[in-house]
Amino acid sequence: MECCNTKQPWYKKISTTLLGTGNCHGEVNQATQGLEKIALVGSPNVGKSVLFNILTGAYVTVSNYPGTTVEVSRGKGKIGTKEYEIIDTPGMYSLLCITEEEKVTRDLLLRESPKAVVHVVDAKNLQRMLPLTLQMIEGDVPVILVLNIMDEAESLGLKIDLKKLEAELGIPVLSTVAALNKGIEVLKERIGEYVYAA
Ligand SMILES: Nc1nc2c(ncn2[C@@H]2O[C@H](COP(=O)(O)OP(=O)(O)O)[C@@H](O)[C@H]2O)c(=O)[nH]1
Ligand SMILES: [Mg+2]
Repeated sequence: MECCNTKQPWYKKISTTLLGTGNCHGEVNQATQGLEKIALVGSPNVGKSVLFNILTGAYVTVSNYPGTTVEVSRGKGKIGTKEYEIIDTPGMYSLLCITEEEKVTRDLLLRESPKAVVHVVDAKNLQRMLPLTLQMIEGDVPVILVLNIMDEAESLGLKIDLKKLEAELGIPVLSTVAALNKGIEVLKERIGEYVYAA
């Protein structure tokens, strides 16, 4: 990229690239600096970015994760009375990384220790997506499971017992239809309770 060739001091390039204080261009989202973090994770096409847009307002920044060409979006969102940095992470199927996107998301979870990690899944494909939830529970990641695209699951006649799933997994489980703005208030409440109780 053109601006990477500008005369930036070597120590700044190294610190922003290695320590993750911004991208290789030294950009930091000033609006969210110092805020506790909430990350949205999950496979591609499950509605993470739609949820991200609902949860965040202005001041969204999209930048390359340090040392990579993988983009991460960050924005400020209010949950209850508190403001958080909301992070829209690259698509991930498993914590046992294979793709660069998955490595970035795993690295981000390890380095940035979000207060809550919202695992967004397609309610139609719950079975295929639950292994990542289990991996995160095993890894002590503070995970909340969100069954999105519930409208399509229901029209296929799928019935999912959220309370039972919640009891089995031992984590908050809820459903949303992000595209129609449904379930968002409950999502915010559950995130707020979860972070508060941590
Ligand atoms: N029917 C339906 N479509 C949705 C819902 N949420 C998101 N989508 C659609 O799913 C597609 C992928 O969404 P996106 O947020 O880009 O997924 P991401 O790859 O996880 O970030 C888009 O076309 C959305 O409009 C939902 O609750 N119901
Ligand atoms: Mg997306």
